[in-house]
Amino acid sequence: MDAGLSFTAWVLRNQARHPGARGELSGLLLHVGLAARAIAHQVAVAPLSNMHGHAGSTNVQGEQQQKLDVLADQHFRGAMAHSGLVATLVSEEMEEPDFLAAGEGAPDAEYTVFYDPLDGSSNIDVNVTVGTIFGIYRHRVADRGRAAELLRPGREQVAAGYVMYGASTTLVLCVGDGPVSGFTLSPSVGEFFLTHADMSMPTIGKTYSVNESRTSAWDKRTQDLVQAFRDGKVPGGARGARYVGSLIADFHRTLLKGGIFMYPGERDRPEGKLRLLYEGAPLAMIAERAGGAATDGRQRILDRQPTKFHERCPLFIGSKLDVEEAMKALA
Ligand code: AHM
Ligand code: MG
Repeated sequence: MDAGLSFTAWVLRNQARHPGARGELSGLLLHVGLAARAIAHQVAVAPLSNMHGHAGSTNVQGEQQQKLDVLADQHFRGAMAHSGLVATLVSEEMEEPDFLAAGEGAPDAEYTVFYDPLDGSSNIDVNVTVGTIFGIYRHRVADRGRAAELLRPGREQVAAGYVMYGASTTLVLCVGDGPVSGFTLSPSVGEFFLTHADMSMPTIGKTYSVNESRTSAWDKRTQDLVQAFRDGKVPGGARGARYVGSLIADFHRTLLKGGIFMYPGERDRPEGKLRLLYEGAPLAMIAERAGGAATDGRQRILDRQPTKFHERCPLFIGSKLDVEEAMKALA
């Protein structure tokens, strides 16, 4: 079988395009791939290894942790720490940033990684697609340990991506100002291979994706916006509804086929549900690089200055023209 270009070869080629690169980001990306393979295996065998169900703990947001949330967090953190290239980690499952001790992070490590180890974990027990989301930033070594310095807008990400544990395991990534690339895991070979080069999002879609059971919690403008997509009072005409309830599954469909995913703010929860730094910002970088767009209804997601690590934000993301409709409706 010739599965094509391996992820390892792709990372090395990408590095060769940047003369002077020291290979550190490449090393970090290879460790992301390692974590992805370990988590993919754990997700696939969870019913056999008694890893479905609640862990009996709650995370910083007060949400019940699943056993696989905890395990995925350990795998991702372990891979990042062993890379020796990461100074700081911030995860959905951690209360405070994890400043890696000397001996774990290399003393001059410059990278901070924000990640959600297993997004959509309430879907795990019913075998629905879940995902890992990550955004990578470079920081000055002088700022090591200074939490406030880590709060940077998403446009400063040097790489971002996600891993989707579905019928197959897919890694979608963009690095620097490069294109969006998608890789599929070959379970028999144990390596990702490039299957989706230079991904681009259609400028308009046929579907809208939102949890419509929340309609009564939205303000009038949001209700009208969703209704306009449903009734076809937008360019492109009437849309079908698609909502998995697992962000990576809904986003990946939107990336490939176009359309819009929305998690709006609500009257009692104006900031919505999704987190800026390890959900909104990485997906916004992917969406924009693929020709799409992402807004919180007021501003570009990538321009939002975070004020806290677990900040939430409304998210409207997808095809450029569809997101423009959302911006017009909510302005
Ligand atoms: P999680 O980070 O606790 O898994 O929650 C995030 C998930 C997303 O995957 C999904 O888009 C959203 O929550 C669904 O929320 P709702 O059930 O309110 O529609
Ligand atoms: Mg999440």
